[in-house]
Amino acid sequence: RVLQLTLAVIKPDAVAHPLILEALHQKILENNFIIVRKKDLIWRRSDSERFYAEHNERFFYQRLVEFMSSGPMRAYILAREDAVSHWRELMGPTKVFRALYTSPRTIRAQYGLTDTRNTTHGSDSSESAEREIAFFFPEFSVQHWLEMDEPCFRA
Ligand code: DAT
Ligand code: MG
Repeated sequence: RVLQLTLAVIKPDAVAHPLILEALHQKILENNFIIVRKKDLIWRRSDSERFYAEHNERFFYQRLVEFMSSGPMRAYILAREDAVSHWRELMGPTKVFRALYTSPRTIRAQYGLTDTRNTTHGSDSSESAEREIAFFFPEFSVQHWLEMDEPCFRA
């Protein structure tokens, strides 16, 4: 059984609603993820710009940057077999209206407001998970955690 780590983020639109935040936390637990770390935080605009730098030419960049630094977020380091793809599957497609048509039971279909205010983030590969975990949890060492026999639970 090989554990993989991923970074999951509950975005400001969902954190603003305590019941949605709680439902998403429950969903993480129900899907057999280990919560390795959990952190509530607010981004400065510059954090938002840096995290989404790859999109800086896209039409939605300003809107995205603005939104992601508009209020509190909750970040998780999650562990599971195939954590990256499993969390992406639970989230559903990026675009909320596509999610509604193709996968109505996903998080983005159920709670997303618009294509930008789409409730959650999830790393898209093991490599980006490592980079994004370092971005949100600079004090955390993936290497160290993976080498330990017993993962530590800190919900
Ligand atoms: P994902 O979050 O599914 O990995 P992404 O990396 O392509 O999607 O884009 C990052 C975020 O940017 C996404 O969660 C919401 C916003 N975004 C992406 N495409 C968009 C679009 N066509 N219109 C508005 N916002 C968009
Ligand atoms: Mg992405």
